[in-house]
Amino acid sequence: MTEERIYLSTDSPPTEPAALVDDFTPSLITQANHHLCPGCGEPIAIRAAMEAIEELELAQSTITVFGIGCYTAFAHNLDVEVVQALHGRAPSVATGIKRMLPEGFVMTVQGDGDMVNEGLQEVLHAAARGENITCLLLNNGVFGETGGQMTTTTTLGQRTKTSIEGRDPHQHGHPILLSDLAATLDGAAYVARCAVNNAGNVARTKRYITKAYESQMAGAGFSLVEILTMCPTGWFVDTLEGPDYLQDTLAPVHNIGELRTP
Ligand SMILES: Cc1ncc(C[n+]2csc(CCOP(=O)(O)OP(=O)(O)O)c2C)c(N)n1
Ligand code: SF4
Ligand SMILES: [Mg+2]
Repeated sequence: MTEERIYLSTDSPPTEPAALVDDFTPSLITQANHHLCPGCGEPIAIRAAMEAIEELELAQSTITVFGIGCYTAFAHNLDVEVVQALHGRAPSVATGIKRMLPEGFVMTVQGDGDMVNEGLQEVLHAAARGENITCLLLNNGVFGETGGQMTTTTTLGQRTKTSIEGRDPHQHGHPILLSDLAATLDGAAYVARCAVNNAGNVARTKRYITKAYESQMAGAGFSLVEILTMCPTGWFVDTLEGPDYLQDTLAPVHNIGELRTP
């Protein structure tokens, strides 16, 4: 007996809304709605961070310190404690919290503009001191929230709102590779860089984040996971081009992989 299958036409918009067959939202993300752009990589990174907290049963002890950028919108969508820091200062706020509550699980969520432009010394000093905190860097190579201006992680030749002809080393200097820098510091226990532009990299991102969390739980010292994220709006590319643009523009310079392990 041949099974009869029903195929829906894709020649025109559907006449009825799609049926929700299941909800895969992690339990620590409290709403499915957010205001970030279509094709943005930041929600994927935050999702991986929250899934790892849930799987390691850290939700009750987690305090997350947010920097300022598009990702800050998620501060209201998470079922963990959240503290808002001033631009770039999250590692110092996290240091204070961890020293007061050594049993707590303390992490930061920051962008490249926040961590590497405005707060470079905060994160490097926290790493050098070996603070037992975990920092997550969402690196899209632009100040996304303010309109796509160049940051210090922008790669050479990359077009941004403030480097229309592409980043020129003579005029704008060279990019800072934050994770490579942090990995040279002896207070750093775990440093890794990953991306969310394809399924394999998303799985790797979750694996690296889990290892960073485990290193904090073991009291090993500072941990950092840098996650390359798509920003089609700030890059001025079509939404669907974001993953390939990341692969061609950011990934060849900010190399993916583990840079320091305990
Ligand atoms: C001290 C200070 N300087 C500048 C700003 C303006 N500002 C808000 S968000 C933002 C960009 C943040 O960029 P990034 O951390 O890379 O996050 P993204 O938006 O790219 O995710 C800036 C410059 C601010 N809020 N505070
Ligand atoms: S501007 Fe970029 S980082 Fe911000 S929400 Fe849009 S795609 Fe994401
Ligand atoms: Mg950014």
